[in-house]
Amino acid sequence: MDVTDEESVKAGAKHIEGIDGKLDILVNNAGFAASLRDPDFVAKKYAAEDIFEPETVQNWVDIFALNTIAPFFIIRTFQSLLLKGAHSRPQGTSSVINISSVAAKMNTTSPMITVAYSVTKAALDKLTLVLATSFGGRGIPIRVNALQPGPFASEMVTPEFLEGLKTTLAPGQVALIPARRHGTDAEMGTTALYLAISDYTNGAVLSVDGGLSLVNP
Ligand SMILES: *[C@@H]1O[C@H](CO)[C@@H](O)[C@H](O)[C@H]1NC(C)=O
Ligand SMILES: CC(=O)N[C@H]1CO[C@H](CO)[C@@H](O)[C@@H]1O
Repeated sequence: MDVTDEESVKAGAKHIEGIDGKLDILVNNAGFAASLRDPDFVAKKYAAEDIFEPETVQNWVDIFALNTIAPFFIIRTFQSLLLKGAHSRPQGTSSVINISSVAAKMNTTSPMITVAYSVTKAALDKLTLVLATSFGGRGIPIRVNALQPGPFASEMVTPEFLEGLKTTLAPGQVALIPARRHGTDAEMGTTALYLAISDYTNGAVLSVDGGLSLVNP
């Protein structure tokens, strides 16, 4: 589904209701870090000295819509299916996992992304805690946690960037990542699985970043 389109999200929920009648795990993963409209955004960012260039209001609106606003309304739309998922197991809970980013913790910026990126992810972490508190406080068995990945292979980063982590400081970094490598699919998978199955883990915001944020403010 297109997570920024309410009708598409409703159709997605209807589809899941039709095939399974419940939902156990909801992962809010769709997101982006640069610009949807300007293919030269990153090149311009590298060339700019000024943190305000080439930022546009439209780009901030686009990225907030996808990275922060969509997860809130998706959780709303899937809430009743998540409840049915929780109630399908004795003492069970269902699990929402918001894929945040280690950028949410860091105060440095990178020319590879818009300044808005870390701001949307910090807001997503807050949303995670606000929803976890609200559900928890009302006895609703839906847990909400956030996972903050550091560098992992994805469409957001190039293979050269991932390879360079071992030996080269990326723009904006002050120290090499302690792990000297990017994370693996298995490391991402086991973390997501942990958040999904641990009925006792709620409101956690978990960094899996090879120590990147320990040495880069
Ligand atoms: C960013 O700044 C805040 C406030 O000083 C600090 O608590 C936080 O640790 C900083 N982030 C990192 C990754 O050092
Ligand atoms: C590997 C992975 O899950 N990457 C996703 C991380 O989150 C961003 C949005 O912040 C997505 O664009 C990536 O696909």
